[in-house]
Amino acid sequence: MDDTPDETKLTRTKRAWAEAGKFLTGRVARPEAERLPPGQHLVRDWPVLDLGVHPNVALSTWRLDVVGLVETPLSLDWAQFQALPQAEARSDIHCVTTWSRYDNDWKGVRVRDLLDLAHPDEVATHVLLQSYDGYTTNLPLADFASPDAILATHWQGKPLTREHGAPMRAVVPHLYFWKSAKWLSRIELIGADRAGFWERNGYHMYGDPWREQRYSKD
Ligand SMILES: Nc1nc2c(c(=O)[nH]1)N[C@H]1C(S)=C(S)[C@@H](COP(=O)(O)O)O[C@H]1N2
Ligand SMILES: [Mo]
Repeated sequence: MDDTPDETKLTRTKRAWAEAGKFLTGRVARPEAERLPPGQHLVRDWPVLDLGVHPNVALSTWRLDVVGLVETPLSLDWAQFQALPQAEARSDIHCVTTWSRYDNDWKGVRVRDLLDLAHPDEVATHVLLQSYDGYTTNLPLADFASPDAILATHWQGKPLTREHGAPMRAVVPHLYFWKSAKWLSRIELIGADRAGFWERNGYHMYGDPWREQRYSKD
């Protein structure tokens, strides 16, 4: 090809980045101006939102159960959970009450790494998450198993505080934050969608911030 520009340091570098997938986050690419979903505003601090009960979960009695449509049900204690591969993930938070917070650095266990251990049945389509405060929320299994969904124990390098869900919370960043159960205790794989707490109280069964799926009538 005689119209190919001369190879320069820049073209070599950029081609190497492309081959390595550098800067790819795994999220759907969007122009920077569209990083904030419709109807949201940006905050710098991290608000606390919940039903008002902040359970004090002792690590000595903490368990995480994975039950329902799985070949290998799990009931992990804290040491067993900590022994799973540790991962880091950076993501934006979008709360249905219209605040968003960029660049949250999470550390914990990737949801898919945990689910792999439980061997989900082929007929499992959704999950119902249950927490130590009695909270529940539902989402499709495929969304829960997305590559950037994490069972977080740390935020910005520090253990989660109690009000933010210590010792472990789910983080599913591509859905509104009410799907990200704090103080997570139980993951039930189910064969049909079943409404959790907010989903029974007027909120959307799926909750995509980019489609503004806030309420069940949307
Ligand atoms: N267990 C539990 N998880 C929960 C909630 C709750 O009340 N209980 N509230 C949800 C809602 S509505 C939001 S917006 C986020 C808030 O998380 P944060 O307090 O860490 O900002 O947690 C979600 N997870
Ligand atoms: Mo919320």
